[in-house]
Amino acid sequence: MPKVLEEIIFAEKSNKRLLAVLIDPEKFDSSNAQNFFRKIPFLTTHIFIGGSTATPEELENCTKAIKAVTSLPVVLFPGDHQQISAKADALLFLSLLSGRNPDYLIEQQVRSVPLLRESGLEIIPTAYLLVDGGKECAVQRASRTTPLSQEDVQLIVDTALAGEYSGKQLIYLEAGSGAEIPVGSEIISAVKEAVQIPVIVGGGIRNRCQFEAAYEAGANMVVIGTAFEKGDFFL
Ligand code: 1GP
Repeated sequence: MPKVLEEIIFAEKSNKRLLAVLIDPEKFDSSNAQNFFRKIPFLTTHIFIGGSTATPEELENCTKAIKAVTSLPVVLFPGDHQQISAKADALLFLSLLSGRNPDYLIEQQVRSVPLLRESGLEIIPTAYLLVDGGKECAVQRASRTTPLSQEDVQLIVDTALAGEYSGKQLIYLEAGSGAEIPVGSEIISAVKEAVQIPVIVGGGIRNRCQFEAAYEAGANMVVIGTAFEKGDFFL
């Protein structure tokens, strides 16, 4: 089994909490990479790189700068089919299952193949579910899809299970970058109880209480972008 996914599954089995720091290549100052990496929490286990509108050049330069200063696994979290760098270790092959836009269900995926095929990246099939984080987010704008209501826990669970039944290896519950309301504990618990695969939770987590709550509810990995990007290393 491939390495990054294998480690995530191993961590789940051994109840180890995973923390991914998300870096948006559009906002990241590559010349300051070393300094940024000195400040990230020691609990960090993964680096995610991606953004809704980053260019391939921005992504490539950012990935290169990050690989030069860290030995943590670097995982691409692409906003579109061009956000691929062979310098990373793995890529979340996302299907936006909460939406009904064929572009983000299959079109972007097909268009990514020419680059991916040559990349040598570990490709991790991931069910990506956008839930309402209380304000319109970049994923919503870029994908032109509607997030799932946090009120409809059953629909979120059914969507996650449809992802698992389709062969996805991870579930990513996303409230959107900078969300006002992170994914609720009730949702995380219900999804975690229903699926057999690891659950990633991100969007709007900006304090220790929200961070702990996500793990307590059953998240295997928490993703934090905006807070750290603003220099608030609250952990
Ligand atoms: C967004 O889940 C990530 O895709 C992280 O969200 O930027 O709000 O931490 P934040």
